[in-house]
Amino acid sequence: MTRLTSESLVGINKELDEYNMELLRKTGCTLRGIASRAAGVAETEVRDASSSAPVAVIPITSGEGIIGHFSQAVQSIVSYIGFASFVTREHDVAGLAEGIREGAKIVFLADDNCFVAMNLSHRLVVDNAEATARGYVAALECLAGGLYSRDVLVIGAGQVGRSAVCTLKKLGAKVAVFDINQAKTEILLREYGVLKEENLAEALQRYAILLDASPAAEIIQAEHIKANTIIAACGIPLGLSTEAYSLVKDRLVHDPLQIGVATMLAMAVK
Ligand code: PYL
Repeated sequence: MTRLTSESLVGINKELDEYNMELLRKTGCTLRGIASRAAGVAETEVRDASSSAPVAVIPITSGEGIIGHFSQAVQSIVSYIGFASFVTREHDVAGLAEGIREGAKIVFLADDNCFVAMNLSHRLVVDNAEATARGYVAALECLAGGLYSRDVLVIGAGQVGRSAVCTLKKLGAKVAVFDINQAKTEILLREYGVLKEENLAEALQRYAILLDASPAAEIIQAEHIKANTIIAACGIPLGLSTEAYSLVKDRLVHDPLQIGVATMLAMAVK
């Protein structure tokens, strides 16, 4: 999992309206709409839950420590979806205690290896990797106008890629997977009956619906972009060359946290 940088998070809270309008223009869905679809709940359920589920975001200092603007970015996304939310003054255990004392029903916290939302009342734990996968598949489904029986190439068979494969198969998509580690794609082939692609450059000539869950930069080049190419790119950094991005930017969804956090929240309110 790529560690986010403070620079990639600093503007999120001020740009959420613009981000949401761009998402609506590209996919026909808002951030809350995509998150609700990904969580399998009605958007009204998410909206109705917002009034009774205050959210605390707790900074965690373990490992490589706090990422500047991370907790504030998570809190601003949660607030944008309509939930009362706050970043605790304290961090770690004291922060968790503070959040509960201040009445939080849902808490968000992340160390170097795990980012979760926990619904304390329902004893629900939602992982960012699964939520990100489900959220980006929902965004791809909106971009594509449906994924049933459509050929989809998933790039990256890590935690997010695996969860995306599972979600895509449930939607009836015809899923192919590429990963530089062939052993990872073999596991998905056995578990989900996916097609295994062994040469990414060659595969990119044949697929128009892409879900990029890899941490590799510049793997998608201009010659891979067709008039009907659509891309949901949850990998960090964005895996497109500058020229490829300019060709497909209106049919591409990518962000560092928004869809993942919004989907975590929608999944945690169930
Ligand atoms: C959750 C993000 C998505 C991509 N990479 C993951 C990452 O950067 N994880 C590390 C998060 C550390 C947060 C730090 C803090 O500020 O509380 N412990």
